[in-house]
Amino acid sequence: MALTNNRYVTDWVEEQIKLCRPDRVVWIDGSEEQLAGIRAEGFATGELIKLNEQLLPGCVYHRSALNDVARVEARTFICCEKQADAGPTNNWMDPNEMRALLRGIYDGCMRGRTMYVIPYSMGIVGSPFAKYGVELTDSIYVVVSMAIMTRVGTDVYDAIQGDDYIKGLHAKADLDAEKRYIVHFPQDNTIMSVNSGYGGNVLLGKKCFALRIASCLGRDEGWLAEHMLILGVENPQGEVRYVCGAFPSACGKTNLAMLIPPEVYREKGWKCWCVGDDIAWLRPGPDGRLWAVNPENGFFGVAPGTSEKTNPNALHSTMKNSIFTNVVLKPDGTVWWEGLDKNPPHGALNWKGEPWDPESGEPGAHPNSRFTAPAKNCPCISPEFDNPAGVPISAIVFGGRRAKTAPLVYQSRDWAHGVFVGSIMASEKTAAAEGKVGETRRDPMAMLPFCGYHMADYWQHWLDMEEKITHPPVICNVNWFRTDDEGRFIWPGFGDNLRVIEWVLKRAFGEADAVETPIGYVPKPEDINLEGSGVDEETLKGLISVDPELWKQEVAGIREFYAKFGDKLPRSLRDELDALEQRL
Ligand code: GTP
Ligand code: SPV
Ligand code: MN
Repeated sequence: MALTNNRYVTDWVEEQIKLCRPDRVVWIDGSEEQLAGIRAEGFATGELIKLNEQLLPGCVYHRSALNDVARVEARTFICCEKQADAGPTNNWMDPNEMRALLRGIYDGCMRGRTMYVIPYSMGIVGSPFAKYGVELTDSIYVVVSMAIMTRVGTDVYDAIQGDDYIKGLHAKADLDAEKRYIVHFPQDNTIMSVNSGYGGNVLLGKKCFALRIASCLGRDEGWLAEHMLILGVENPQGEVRYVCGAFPSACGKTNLAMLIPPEVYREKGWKCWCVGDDIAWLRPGPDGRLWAVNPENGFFGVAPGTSEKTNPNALHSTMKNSIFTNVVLKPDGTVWWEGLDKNPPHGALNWKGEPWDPESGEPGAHPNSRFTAPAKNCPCISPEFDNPAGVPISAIVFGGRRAKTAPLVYQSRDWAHGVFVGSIMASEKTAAAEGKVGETRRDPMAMLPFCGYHMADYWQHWLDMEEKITHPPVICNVNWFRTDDEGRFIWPGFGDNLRVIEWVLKRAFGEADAVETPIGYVPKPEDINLEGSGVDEETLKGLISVDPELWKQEVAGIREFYAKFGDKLPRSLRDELDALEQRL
């Protein structure tokens, strides 16, 4: 029985039923009773495995297909009307052609299966900034994941006005990688995903909606949908300042978002609060500041490397009502992954479901294995998490994995230069997407795989925002990943990153000095608090040093990258690049 009378919803669902032909349709109402029943069904089919009820209450385990463990950028499409509007960094196909192709793949693909109808909200239901979606899926894993990652419930139907919602159709089909498609139709507010059952390919509220589609909505409505964490930093005076951070996938957003201050900071009364770990919707407020909300309701975090030492808040978030995907399954019904501790389990199953010998040298968990945890489980979740107005942003940090070149931190000269700094971001590729790991690629604003329209228009949109924000945040670039000659990270990272964020926030309030370099402002070494960090001032000087020779090479790389955008490249970005070259 349909749970809404909205014909824009019911007619569309009917159409998809005719196309996919499921045996059964279940309308999700968001209640715990219904979800418990669906989990039980997942246990029966093997799609889910129940974990140890004493040690991990309400938690489940899931394994995705061996060929289906990360986002597939090569098979992700933006199908706007004109190819020119998708730009050189997106795959494009004519929307009608794509629809015809997809129809062939979806045709009858849910025979013998159940279709679930999930009403969900990105943001707080009924709040002025919330956006709504309905996802159809034949995956129990998707249903239980969406119930954590978004706000699911029938109240969403009451909030949807007419056809103002994002339509999402997901089918696992045969999990055939050759016929896997993740497709966005920004002009129809529609997302179609087929032949995958993994993460960002199928949890359509996340990258597909909250970034690719929402970036288009933001362009049209005057706001920004960004791949950013949101962190509140409370100083000893009790004042909380907020920073957003855009890092590419698996480059430290979740870790920074849940940061625990170093002991010397904690003793003085510093606290950190997590508002979001992956996505921020940023709008100019009536006060001329930029305000951020996290449209999600949970964390889909990288498991490997998450430990009591690196990120206890994330670990504690996963201790109940969470999902673990592609990690090691222990005989006692608990889980393990590389970096959790130094005791790899014996008698366990690896992410493929095979008996795993920790001495084999093969990792037990997939490098892109993940946990899915409710935000409210997080010990440091911000009291503002549910505030529909969001939080005012004082600083934006861009960053990536750079072994050399990028210093620990530098501040842009002004907004336009800050947009330039975001546009030239580069990072070594990680396991979060298919492809070669370690290769450096340009990933502007960490949005390369997530911008739903022409990247150059997106930069122009960023530039245009300056007019709407009379009190703009400072924009900095950070790099936790500089390495020494042996390839070891020089900066301790994790909690110690607060030392850098403190300087960034002081800059935002005019409380710290800086040194001008050709690329922007870097800290005076004495202005970074190194007490208890194990880093000496000489090392810090190295970390914030700017090598003009490396940067000249960088300029050449940027020129090559910018050339892709031809005439569309905003004038002021070209000017910024010329000015940088001059200064060097
Ligand atoms: P997505 O969820 O894919 O968007 O990734 P993310 O940006 O949230 O990255 P996450 O915080 O999960 O970190 C990814 C990996 O980087 C993990 O293995 C972390 O342990 C590691 N990492 C995070 N922060 C730091 C840091 O400050 N220094 C070092 N050396 N490693 C870090
Ligand atoms: C990312 O790759 O940036 C993720 C994981 O957060 S996924 O949801 O699969 O996109
Ligand atoms: Mn993350």
